[in-house]
Amino acid sequence: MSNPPIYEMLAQAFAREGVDTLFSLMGDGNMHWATAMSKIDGMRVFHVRHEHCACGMAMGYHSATGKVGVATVTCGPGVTQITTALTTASRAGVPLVVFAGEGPINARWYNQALDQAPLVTATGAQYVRAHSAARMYDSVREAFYVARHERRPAVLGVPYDLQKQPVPSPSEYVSSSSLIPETGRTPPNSEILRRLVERLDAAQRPIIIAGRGALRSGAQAAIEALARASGALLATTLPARGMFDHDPFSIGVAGGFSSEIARELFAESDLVIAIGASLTHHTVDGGALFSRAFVAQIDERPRGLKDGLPAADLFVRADAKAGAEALARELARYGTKTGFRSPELAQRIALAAPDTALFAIEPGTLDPRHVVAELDRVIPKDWEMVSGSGHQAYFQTHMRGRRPEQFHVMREFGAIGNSISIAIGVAAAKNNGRVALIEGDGGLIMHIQELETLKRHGIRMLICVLNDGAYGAEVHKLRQDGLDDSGAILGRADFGAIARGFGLRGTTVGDLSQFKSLMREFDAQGTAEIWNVPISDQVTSPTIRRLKAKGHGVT
Ligand SMILES: Cc1ncc(C[n+]2csc(CCOP(=O)(O)OP(=O)(O)O)c2C)c(N)n1
Ligand SMILES: [Mg+2]
Repeated sequence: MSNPPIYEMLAQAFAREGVDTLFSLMGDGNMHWATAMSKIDGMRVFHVRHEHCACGMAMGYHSATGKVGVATVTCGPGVTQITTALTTASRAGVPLVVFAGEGPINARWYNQALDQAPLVTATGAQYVRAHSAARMYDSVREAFYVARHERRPAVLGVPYDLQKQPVPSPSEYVSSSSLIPETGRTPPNSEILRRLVERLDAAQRPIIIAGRGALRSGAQAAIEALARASGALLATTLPARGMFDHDPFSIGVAGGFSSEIARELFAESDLVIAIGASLTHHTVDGGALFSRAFVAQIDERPRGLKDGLPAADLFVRADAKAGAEALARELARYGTKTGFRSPELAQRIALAAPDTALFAIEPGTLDPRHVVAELDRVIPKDWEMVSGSGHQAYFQTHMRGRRPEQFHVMREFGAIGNSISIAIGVAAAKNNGRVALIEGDGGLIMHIQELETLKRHGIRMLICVLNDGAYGAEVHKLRQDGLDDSGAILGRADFGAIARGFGLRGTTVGDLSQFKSLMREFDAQGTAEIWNVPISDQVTSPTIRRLKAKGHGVT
């Protein structure tokens, strides 16, 4: 009997990497492998309608599980379709492995032939060219190793004629996870730490910003203890949003999306300590958020220059938890401080609305700020929340009392249209129907075909469309610049009818009082549903309002 074909051996290797869920769109380049995958015990394969969305779903799956997300696309046009998703994943530090075919290596001519490597490499993903039958296992292992260790996508390119050849000599697959170096937590350098303790002891108005590094390191309790001892306020980056919502001295998200009161307090701060946060352009709002503060960073990988700006004044290389604990230990020798914390401030924080600007709301539409506040009341706090992009994204950032692990956002590359796929990936991973996507009309319609995937796979989730009938981000920016906005206003699509057309549930919500009963009805059944919410296009986010002062686009 001859050896099995290489595509089967490749599928076995993926299973040995712990893959249990695959998002797939088939073609010549991957259909043998994808079919072999579907035969593996316990493997769930989601067949989707656009390759971009297969990758988006794998990204959502990662966000919900922490595991490497896996998608498959065919060679040539399958690969050109995924460049936005790969770049999005790469910027967001998402480990993905994409099995892509490659044109047949022995063909004289092939219509879908494409030099895939430079295209993939330009997105920030790694291209692993698997052209050696004898080294196929090495190639799979390398792809997973890069994804896991470097937290970025890897695309495995295997010529499809090669996939069908018999395995030269069967062997045992060794998973990449056994090769990830186990180095333990990095402790801080004591001399550098001493400098930071002195700063913290002298600070009157310290604020700590925690990011994803803090989340991964399990540093929350250590950071809260440090904040209590030093009188610091607490904030997070956008992806770590919600970590301290239970704390009366938490001021929410740091950055362009900060609330009014957070901006005011950051402006007064004399010391900002970023822990497990890379101090991106967004987080420091282009340098405008805490221009008076001395800035220290505790991070495994401190960066002096980040996104074109000096990131901090003092750098402590350490794991977030180890760094926060060591800092608290040192500070204890100086005694507890009040810092920023007073009962009056706690009360102001508790009562503050994120944005108090007034706008005239057109009849038949709702204020997105009120819609989000109502959604925050009716959607249970333990649901997975997926956040879309565009102008409306500002409003939903201010939902409260939800854990960062249950908040799914990948906006680093600034592309719209990803969120329905991310939400489906999250829903596929959780498999409990407790997932809500809040998205703009433009972003949702960009990949509306995936409603068919939702229907076919029987996935239940809630989609709330903040429908301003426009590319709102463009509308508001064009208006700021005094230009004609009509090219960005395309009208309010009837997403209720669209959902029903796909065999799902859908309704238009004209009044805030409807949400409560709609939620009860949604809960009582098993199908995905769209709530189409016509919102005003007059309510401009503070982020956009500030652009005018800064000079649009040059931050
Ligand atoms: C792939 C892609 N195309 C275009 C843009 C430019 N863009 C940024 S926000 C936006 C509007 C999105 O509309 P919608 O989802 O309705 O959200 P809104 O801004 O109206 O709240 C557009 C077109 C982009 N960021 N990404
Ligand atoms: Mg819109």
